[in-house]
Amino acid sequence: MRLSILAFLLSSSVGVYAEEEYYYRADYDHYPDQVCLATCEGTGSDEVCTFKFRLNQFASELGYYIVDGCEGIMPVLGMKQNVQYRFIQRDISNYYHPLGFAYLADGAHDDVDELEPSIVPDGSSSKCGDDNTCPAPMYINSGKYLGKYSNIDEVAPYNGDEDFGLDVYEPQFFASPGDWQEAGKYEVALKFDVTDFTKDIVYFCHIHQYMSGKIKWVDEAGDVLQAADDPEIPYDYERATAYDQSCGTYGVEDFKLPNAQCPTEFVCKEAGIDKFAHCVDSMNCAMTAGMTTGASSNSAKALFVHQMIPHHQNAVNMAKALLNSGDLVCNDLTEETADCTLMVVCLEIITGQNHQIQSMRGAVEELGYPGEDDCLVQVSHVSSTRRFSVESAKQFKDEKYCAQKSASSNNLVVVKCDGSQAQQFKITSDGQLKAGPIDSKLCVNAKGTKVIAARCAKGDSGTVTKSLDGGLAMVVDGETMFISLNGKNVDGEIPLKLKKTSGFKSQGWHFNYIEESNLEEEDDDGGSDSDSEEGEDDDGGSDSDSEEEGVDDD
Ligand SMILES: [Cu+2]
Repeated sequence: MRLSILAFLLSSSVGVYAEEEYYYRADYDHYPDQVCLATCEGTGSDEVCTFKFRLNQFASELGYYIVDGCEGIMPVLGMKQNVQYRFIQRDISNYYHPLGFAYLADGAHDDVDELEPSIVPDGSSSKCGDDNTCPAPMYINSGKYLGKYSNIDEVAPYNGDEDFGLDVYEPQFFASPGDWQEAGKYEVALKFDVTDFTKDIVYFCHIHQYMSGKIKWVDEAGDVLQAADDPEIPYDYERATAYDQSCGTYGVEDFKLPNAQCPTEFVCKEAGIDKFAHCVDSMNCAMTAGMTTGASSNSAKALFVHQMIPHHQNAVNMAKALLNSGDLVCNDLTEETADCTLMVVCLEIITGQNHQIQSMRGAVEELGYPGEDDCLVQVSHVSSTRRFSVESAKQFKDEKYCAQKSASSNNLVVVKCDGSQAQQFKITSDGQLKAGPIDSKLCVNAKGTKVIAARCAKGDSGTVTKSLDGGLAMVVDGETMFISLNGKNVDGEIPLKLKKTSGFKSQGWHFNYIEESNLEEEDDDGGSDSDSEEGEDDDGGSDSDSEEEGVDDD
């Protein structure tokens, strides 16, 4: 989607809550064919290689791991066998995401083998399982090893044991963010010392499923021992759209207002925080649409889950969007400033509620109910009755200019705002902008690059979307175009034109809603007025457009 190229620039925001200043870059892509090597120091048995882990919270619903020096999300890591590695998890973005290592994607989430002292790598002739000395991660907090097993003498004396520290390490990630940050410096040591095994292994999050990345074995020169992807990660990585990236959210792209399933707005008056407010509008619409569900399972448990998941998703999106806004400044989560308090709340919501979403999905699956039971409920009675003027953000000689049909043609133009019905619009249940007096059957549409008022018809190109920056976008032949001021003031009219440019700073639009009380009494009829000429999406027994004709302004 083109809508937010400008806003996209904001996605390389500074991770202000990171341990060190860090740019999230445009780390939303995944590069399956790039093998990223660690930073190594020392030689021979003294060699220690390091991968520094963080999370891009905004890359997907759950966020994805990123690794310093590696491109993209969930990078494929190249590891040498028989060499010590450290996976550093000090950055606060690792909160709630303790690393695990497994032979197949998702480890225990999917009931497959993890790297554990008692588990012999598949196909290896090693007898390491007999004395609990098989390759396994060793979990460390602030330099203190948390387990008993060891195959790295520099961390702890060699020892066969089933305890490799995970049972201490993982629970600490459930602490509050401030306590977690204060508790120490988390890292995992791993030396894979079984050398008759060349299949890929996997790093993954021990709390959240679907966050598995590949580790391939490489030789001294950094060349892979096994080119084939075996085993495969059995799912594709999600990718936040440009719009979601600009908001910091996931999955709200399709719920930009206006949307027939949502009211015309959630944030009623924007002032200076338009972009964040637009994001809130979209995510609230996603929740509103998501929280209209069926009850086909005939189960209170299923209904609870189907309703609670979109509810939780919205909490996560709101928290992510606030983090993404850059408005919170907190360098130490244990400080009791308002910003730090809110940052802790955001981090807890994102990680905890995402975890609960996965638990709830698992529960309905176990109960044999479908994961979703969505139904479409049109809120058209809300979106169809409210009328508004479309005012250009750009003023001329301090005069406000509003859109309306030209006096002399079908072209849409702006003229001085006068509050007349000619300058009133409403959004139809199809997402079109209906232009002009209450009995008008004209909708804003495109003719080439001209913006015209043409007879409303379903399924044409006239779907109008308010973009993040307050621009008005229309999709014409698959391309997003922006309604823009064009040319000179001729006889008090300035024509409009569709442009591809994203310079909508000067092309923003305000919807000035007209109070219901200023409209005609008949219009306040409980929302049953009809948008569609066919009346097919009506709720029955309602008045039609033609019946509105009797209504006129004072
Ligand atoms: Cu996680």
